[in-house]
Amino acid sequence: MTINQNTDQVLAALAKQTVELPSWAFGNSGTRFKVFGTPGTPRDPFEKLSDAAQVHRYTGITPRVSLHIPWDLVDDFTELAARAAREGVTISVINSNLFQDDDYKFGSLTHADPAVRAKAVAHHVACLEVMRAVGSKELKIWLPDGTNYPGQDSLRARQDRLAESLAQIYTATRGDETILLEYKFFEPAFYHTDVPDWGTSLLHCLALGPRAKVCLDTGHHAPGTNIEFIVMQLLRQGRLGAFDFNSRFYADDDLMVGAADPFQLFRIMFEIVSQGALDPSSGVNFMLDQCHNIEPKIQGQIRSVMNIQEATARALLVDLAALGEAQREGDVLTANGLLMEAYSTDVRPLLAGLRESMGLAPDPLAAFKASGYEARVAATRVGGIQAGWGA
Ligand code: PSV
Ligand code: MN
Repeated sequence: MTINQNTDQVLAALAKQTVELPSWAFGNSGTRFKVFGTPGTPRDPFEKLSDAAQVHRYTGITPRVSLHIPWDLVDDFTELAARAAREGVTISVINSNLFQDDDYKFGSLTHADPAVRAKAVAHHVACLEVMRAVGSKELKIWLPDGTNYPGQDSLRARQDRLAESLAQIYTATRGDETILLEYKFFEPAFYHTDVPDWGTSLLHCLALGPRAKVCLDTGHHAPGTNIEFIVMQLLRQGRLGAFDFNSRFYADDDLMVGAADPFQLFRIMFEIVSQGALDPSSGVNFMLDQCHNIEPKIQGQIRSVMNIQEATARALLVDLAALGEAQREGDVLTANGLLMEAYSTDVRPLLAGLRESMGLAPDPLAAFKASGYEARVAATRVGGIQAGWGA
């Protein structure tokens, strides 16, 4: 079995790859049972950006940070953007929040009461203002709306109300701004959710217009779902806007991407690579959406970025010419073997070389640990309230 021998091409593709970090990964998080505190956890969005910048300093490929509103609300967003710039990162996707307000108990953008829907739409208009203040071009919407019991509400009426609310948000966007519509098949609602799957998200995006795209969160699928097929189909339609990478063993675990199923991550990255969607010009935003409940948070983010890089490097090593030939000839075992050959290759030396060529330490985790940053922030970030889920 062969692998792609064009190392220069592989390295050039890897050098252009970027991953966006979620601000909330740096705050304390947990399950509904317990949120554990960690010394040095940021106390405000400014400190979250400083931690995110550490990940970029050691991996070299995470120059952007997503914010969640209202968790990351500050008095002066120009100041926050300036802090990001000083730290060497930029503020990127703005996430709205429709899941922590009493008014949204029975829904937000789908609520039967027009006043609640108007409030939810207005929240997105406020998010657009944040975007303009920080220079962001993407608004991400995850809709927690749904019902717990059959008959609780009209499935059809909720879709119609959703379409109308989304259209109002889309109308408020400018020509260079994109809406990312995320889907999730359960939770917090358990009988049905109003955007449960990629098909529903895509239908709404198609109705809205070309600047509405689907966000695929890898944790938001039923066990056994062929996620790479969804990736392929959305790319085929030009509507794959972004990933929320993480991994799951059971539900929406939000664990480190590649921890639960590195082979699935490889298969996803192979669809990306083989359709040319790794290149930044494809417009696909590769983001993390994770929580580090028990592991050190900055290290958890660094490890996740390394996992994505390793999966990408392996995907780039697939011998596409040989694969095409095997597929045309119906040579099943060779075709499958070519994928497995690339997947089985140890790409860590290649990535260490890439980092050295970028002026970085070959082992980002070791270099970060040796820097003493964790001990420094644990000693200096005293007093105040640590940022966490919901703040
Ligand atoms: C929902 O589970 C979700 O994946 C959405 O992206 C939210 O905004 C995010 O998690 C919060 O972590
Ligand atoms: Mn998500």
